[in-house]
Amino acid sequence: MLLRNRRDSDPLPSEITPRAVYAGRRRLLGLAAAGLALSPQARLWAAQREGAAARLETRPGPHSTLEKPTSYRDVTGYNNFYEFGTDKEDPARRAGALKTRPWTVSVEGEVRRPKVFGIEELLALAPIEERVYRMRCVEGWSMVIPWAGFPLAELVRRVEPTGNAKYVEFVTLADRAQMPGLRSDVLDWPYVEGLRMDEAVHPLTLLTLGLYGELLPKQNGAPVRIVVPWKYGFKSGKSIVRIRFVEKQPLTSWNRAGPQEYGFYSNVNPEVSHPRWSQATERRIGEDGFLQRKRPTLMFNGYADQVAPLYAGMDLRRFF
Ligand SMILES: Nc1nc2c(c(=O)[nH]1)N[C@H]1C(S)=C(S)[C@@H](COP(=O)(O)O)O[C@H]1N2
Ligand SMILES: [Mo]
Repeated sequence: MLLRNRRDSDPLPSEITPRAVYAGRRRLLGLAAAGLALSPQARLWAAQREGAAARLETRPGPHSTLEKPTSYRDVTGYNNFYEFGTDKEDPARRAGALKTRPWTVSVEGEVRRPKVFGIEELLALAPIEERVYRMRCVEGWSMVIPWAGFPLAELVRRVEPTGNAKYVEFVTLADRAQMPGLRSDVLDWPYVEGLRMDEAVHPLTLLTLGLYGELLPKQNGAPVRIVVPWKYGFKSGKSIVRIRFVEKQPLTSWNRAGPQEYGFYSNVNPEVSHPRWSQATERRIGEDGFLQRKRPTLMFNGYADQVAPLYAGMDLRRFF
C-alpha cells in the first residue's frame, strides 16, 4: 500500500492530525499560558506515550506571525529532504523508515563542555514553545509553519563555547541503509549547514523538535532540526546528529555544490537575484490558483527588525 499513487482525497501517510484537532489544541495552549504547562518530565511522558507518540505540549513563544499557517497537509507533504529523493513528494513517501529512537546529537568542537545529548534530554532541556514562522525556499515558494522548539541559544550556553568558536556547523544523519537519496550524488553527503555564532544564538534561531503541536514528522527532519526563518530554507538542516563549534567558516553542502548560486549567508533578500532567477517574489504554498498573484518577498523574509543589525556594514551582494 505504501507505493500506490496518492490520490488527492487520500491522506498522506503522515497525516495523523486533522486540522480540527489542531484547532482544539490551540485552545489548550491558552491553558498552558495560564500556568498549567506540563513539567518537562510530564511532557516527555506525553511525547512517548503509546498511541500518542506524536503529541508535544507547547507554550506560545514570541516572534510568531499572525499570518494563516499553511495546511498540515502541505507542510508535511511538499518537502525538500534530498536524503529521501529530490521530488517534493519523496520525503513523505520514503522517510517513514527513518529510525528516530534512539537518537543522539553530539555537540562538540570549540566548547568547554562537549556533550552527547540523547533526544529525550533535548526534549526536556528547555520549555518548548510554539513559534509560527514564515519560511522561504530559495526555489521561490513559501509557507507559514507552526514550529515547536526552543532557542538554539539554550543549548549553546550549556556547552560553553570557547573564544575560538566563531561558527557553528550542523551535520545531518547520512545512513545509506535508511536514506535512498544518498545513492544520488546531487550533493556531497552528509548534508552540512552552518551559521555564524551570532546567528546561531539569535533569539529567532530555533532548535526544532515539532510542528503543529506534534513531534516532527520524519519528512520535516525528525527528531531534531534547525530553523532559521530569515534565511533560505536550505539553511534549516534536518535530522541533525552533530553540532560542531569551529573557528573557520564551514564549507556547507549547497555552497560546495554551487558556489556561484548558494553563498554561506543565504539571507532572504529580494534585491539579490539567484543567478538563474529573481528572488523578488514568492508563491505561498496553498494559494497557488490561476489568478493568485505572487507575493513580494520581504528583506530578511520579514524579520529585518530583528536581524538586520547582524549584517550592519556588510555588502550583502558579496556576502550572499
Ligand atoms: N538534511 C537536509 N536538510 C534540509 C534539506 C535537505 O535536503 N536535507 N532541504 C532544505 C530545504 S531546501 C528546505 S526548503 C527545507 C524544507 O523544510 P520542510 O520540508 O520542513 O518545509 O529543509 C532544508 N533542510
Ligand atoms: Mo529550499
